[in-house]
Amino acid sequence: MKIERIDLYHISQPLVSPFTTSFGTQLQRDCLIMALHSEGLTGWGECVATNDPGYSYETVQTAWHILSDFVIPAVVGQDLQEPDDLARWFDPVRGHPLAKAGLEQAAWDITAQRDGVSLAQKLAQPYTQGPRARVKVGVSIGIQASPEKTVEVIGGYVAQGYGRIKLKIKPGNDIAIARAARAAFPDLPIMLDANSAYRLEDAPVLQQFDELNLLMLEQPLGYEDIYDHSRLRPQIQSPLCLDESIHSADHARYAIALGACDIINVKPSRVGGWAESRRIHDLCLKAGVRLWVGGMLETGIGRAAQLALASLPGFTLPGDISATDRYYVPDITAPFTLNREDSTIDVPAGLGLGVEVDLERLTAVTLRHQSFT
Ligand code: OSB
Ligand code: MG
Repeated sequence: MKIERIDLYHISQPLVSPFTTSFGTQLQRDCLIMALHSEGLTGWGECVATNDPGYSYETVQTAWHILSDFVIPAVVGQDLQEPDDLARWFDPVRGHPLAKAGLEQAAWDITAQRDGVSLAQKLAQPYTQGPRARVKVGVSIGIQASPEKTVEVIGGYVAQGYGRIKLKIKPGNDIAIARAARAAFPDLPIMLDANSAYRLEDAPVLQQFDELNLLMLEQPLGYEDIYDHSRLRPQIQSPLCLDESIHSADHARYAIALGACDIINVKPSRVGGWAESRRIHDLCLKAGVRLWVGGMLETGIGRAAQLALASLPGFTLPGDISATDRYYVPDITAPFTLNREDSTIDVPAGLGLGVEVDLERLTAVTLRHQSFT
């Protein structure tokens, strides 16, 4: 299918509640949305880069630059057969996985529509086991003003039906929060995410979590580190999960070889897309490393694609994929809701992403738009 036109939108939506991590606070969420047009079909993708380079070096501005000056010109006008084609066209551009993943998502959407299947079905084609119809999810809670406030916020989400809670931590805002949460919710699956705020020398601080029966400790050390995590792992009892450090299937292979983690949080954006995510899935399934799908405060477009990935057999832990009302009211798609009886969200069953984009709402939140032919 010839890619006739690509539309790029920089959008900005207010978050329902501020989101504070060890690298800063987000109140307003900007991201890039792209639409790939071919043969009367439209494939949608989301680039989850943020305003500041806190999580990744990429920002909405660098992603706009890389997409509009390099990636889109390499793709527009080409004959797309399968999403794997993009890797070849992206080859001259080093790095910038978040920018590339947005377009790759759109290619998965449009080719799944062409094939007459959902994205989950298309992703699950290599496996004997079909995609799950609903996936286990949790909620990621930013750093709050106090341990008491943290307990109150957890209580609100538990009342909504969330069965797994992730708490953000940073040095000085860690053990007291985690102890208060565990004391208030003795049986709740609780995990902590440090977003790279500690060093290997902080192992004694991280050992204090051993007694709390955590589901896991996510990315305590450097955002490019694998080796120090392999040295930390035998020193702590909490299962160790990597997020920021894993940029590719090769990185997953290095982490497995070094014994650097028990679990990997797969964010398709961070690893350059869904094809690479599936490679990581296959490697980890073989090596016994457990998996879940991470989030970047996606709109409904990105959320649909997260759910499709999480429906694959190896994603056995609850993902950071919450209901729409935890992020944006309204959103640019119809809302995703939580099945409160089992803390799941339904995987879209329609063609491709299976979501309809509200074009009026998209226009209303767009700061900048450009068409490429
Ligand atoms: O580290 O997982 C993270 C959001 C932005 C940047 C980094 C992270 C997160 C989250 C949010 O934890 C997960 C979600 O989308 O709900
Ligand atoms: Mg994380």
